[in-house]
Amino acid sequence: NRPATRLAPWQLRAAFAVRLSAMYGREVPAYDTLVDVTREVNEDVLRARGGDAERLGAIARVTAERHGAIRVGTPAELEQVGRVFGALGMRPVGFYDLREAAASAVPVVSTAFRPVDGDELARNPFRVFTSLLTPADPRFFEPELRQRLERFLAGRELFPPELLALADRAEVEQGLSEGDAERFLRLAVGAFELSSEPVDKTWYETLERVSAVAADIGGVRSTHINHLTPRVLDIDELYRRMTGRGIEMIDTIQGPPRGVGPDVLLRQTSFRALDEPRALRLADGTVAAGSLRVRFGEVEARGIALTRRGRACYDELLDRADRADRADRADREDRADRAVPAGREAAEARATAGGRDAARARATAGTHDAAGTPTRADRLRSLWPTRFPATEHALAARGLAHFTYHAVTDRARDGRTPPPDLPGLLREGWIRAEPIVYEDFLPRSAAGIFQSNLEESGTRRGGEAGQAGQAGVAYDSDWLSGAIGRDVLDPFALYERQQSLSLARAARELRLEHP
Ligand code: OOG
Ligand code: NI
Repeated sequence: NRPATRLAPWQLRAAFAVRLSAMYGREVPAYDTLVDVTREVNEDVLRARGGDAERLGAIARVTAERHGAIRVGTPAELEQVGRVFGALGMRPVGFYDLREAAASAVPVVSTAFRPVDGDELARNPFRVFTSLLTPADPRFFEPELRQRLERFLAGRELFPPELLALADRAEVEQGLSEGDAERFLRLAVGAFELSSEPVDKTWYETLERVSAVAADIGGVRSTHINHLTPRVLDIDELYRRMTGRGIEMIDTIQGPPRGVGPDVLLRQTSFRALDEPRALRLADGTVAAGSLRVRFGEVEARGIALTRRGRACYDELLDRADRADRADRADREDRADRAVPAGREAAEARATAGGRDAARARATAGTHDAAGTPTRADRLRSLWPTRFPATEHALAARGLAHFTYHAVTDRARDGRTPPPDLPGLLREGWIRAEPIVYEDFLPRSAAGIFQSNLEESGTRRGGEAGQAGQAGVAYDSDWLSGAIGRDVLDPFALYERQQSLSLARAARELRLEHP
């Protein structure tokens, strides 16, 4: 009798990610194309750039890397999601309020389940963006609809009790035997498969009038993986190659601009949601073949994690780009009816767009629209240098991005003693900075991705109702922790901790008093 093999949480996580990927490829064949093209691009980048390509993660990690997205309807369902992912060593990190996105409000609040420790992330960084419907938000749901929705949700079961029992055991015992693991993985993947049960057409359409996402969550009796996103090392190249294969991509790549310094945060794009055949139950009770369009193919490139200060700079640039966009629109409308001259912001926007950066961007990326108006990417690219330096060292020295720091033990002895400050230590080569990769999400990009995929679907835009009242539910981070029954962790605190531990160790190795 050989001793039974046990699978540790990270092995369960890696196996789950692989099986989910196989399942999603069967359900959405274009996803397999996306994964193929991603692999080709990554191999080409590795060949062209060598070790430098692995600065933000070893190629083995990047090749296996995926994030999924799921959506559930009730706090009880979310608590169960927390147990299933808890078995995989994934914890809720970050609070995202998609109801507040400017361009496209969606009635959900979200978190991301992911591993948090450096070694766990290196083994397999699988993460799942998890959204919870907000029926108590009166900006989206009338009291009567809320009631019907909550009743509907209370009557469904997303996760079989056997799955939850195995999940609880895996978490307590930090792993499962091979046999139990097999059962657990089968049930877990099955819970995220698209159901073949007919969709009640009238009910689905009722929710769709509020939001396509509300219908996707509350219009059916099960959940499903909404997209599964591979990580690519050159997302611009991937965009070109997918388009070259005749796959229709959304208009833009969301996120920070490229080529203005080290890659930071996250850039994402996707192919458009595809019609998928679904059985529909009609009002007279008969079942008809129909189709729904909810699932799409996202892909992402990851950069360095910004500090709180860096993130504030990024958010400020987004605001400025928004204002310039609005001013430009107003300006165009003004000119159209030859009315009042444009305001100061429009003048500012024109000045910025006329700058050398914008001209260069136009020449290299062709990012202006047909009318010659600068695109969002243009604006961000020209605004970028006002807040962000062009090198990793400067990002580190100015406290804008997160790094781990390592003592350079083989530094040539030149009779000097190490200076007491970080910029000095970096400059004189006493310590080396390794970027910490951003492991989280960008609600603004998420909103952009949602919106690009929901266009023409009749989704109402939020924020117009002007009713800020929340009917007793403040859907904030604390509330979400309570719903999950687990603390929603602060991503900044996680990066800070990783950074300061490395700095303390480097200081010890250099025998420094003040790191
Ligand atoms: C989640 C959208 C968020 C991302 O990459 O920002 C997301 C959803 O569509 O449910 O996955
Ligand atoms: Ni996503």
